[in-house]
Amino acid sequence: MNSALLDVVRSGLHTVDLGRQLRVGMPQSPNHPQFWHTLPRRHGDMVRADGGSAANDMISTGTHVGTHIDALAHVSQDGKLHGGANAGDSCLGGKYVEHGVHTIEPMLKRGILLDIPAYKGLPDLEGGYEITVEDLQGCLAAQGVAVQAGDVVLIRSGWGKKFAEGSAYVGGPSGVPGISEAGATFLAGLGVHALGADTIAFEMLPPGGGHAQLPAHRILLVESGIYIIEALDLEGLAEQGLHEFLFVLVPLNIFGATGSPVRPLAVVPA
Ligand code: UVW
Repeated sequence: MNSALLDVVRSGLHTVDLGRQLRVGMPQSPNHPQFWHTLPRRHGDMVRADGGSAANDMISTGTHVGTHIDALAHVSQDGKLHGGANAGDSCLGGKYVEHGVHTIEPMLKRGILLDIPAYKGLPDLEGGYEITVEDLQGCLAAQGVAVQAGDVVLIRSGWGKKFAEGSAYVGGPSGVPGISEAGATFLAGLGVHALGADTIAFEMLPPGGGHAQLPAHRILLVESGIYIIEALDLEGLAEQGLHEFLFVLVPLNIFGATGSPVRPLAVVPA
């Protein structure tokens, strides 16, 4: 088959993995059930007559753990989901029939990285720093890119470097950098399809404030119908100076779930 798309594939693609490896004990939001992985059957537990044996796994996990996407059903405000759907009525038999993660189409979108520390000439942003609208506009201008409707915008704070440190990544006393109400309103106004960040809760967490207030979640998920992607690994993109790419993300098709672990990719011609 001949097509422009396959011609690009044949000429070679460079892929950057934006997902975190799922490991027992990795840092995660205190709001969600922990990730567990175990081997119910190891080699040797059952050996066939011909000497062969098979090992297998069992995982148990919250859906908002590791790199993951928030479906619109994840957050309600005053009993309402996005579009005014009644949060109680949308949950039938324990499944969010409306706005569950099964309603998110696989994403093949233009992706944009906003590398905020690089723009500000900093190694990374401090805990509790609110990325302002001026930061977002200045970064876009410095990178020479304009957001178009339907894009996926990924915001790098540099906080992702702490992922391997565990609790430091979660924030707690230090807080976590990110956008808040004003940044979310600005980006929603540009008509983005989804927003992501290299932090645990996507938005700014004040020092000591934990996950008590998440105004950007309300603006994006409830008021604007914009998906949120959290705990991305954006270090590779930043190191390679890749600010514009094909963004690929496929959530697990879990009927009625409020989110899904994901392994997103950024793809550019080799
Ligand atoms: C919340 O607790 C709001 O979950 P998440 O960090 O997945 O948005």
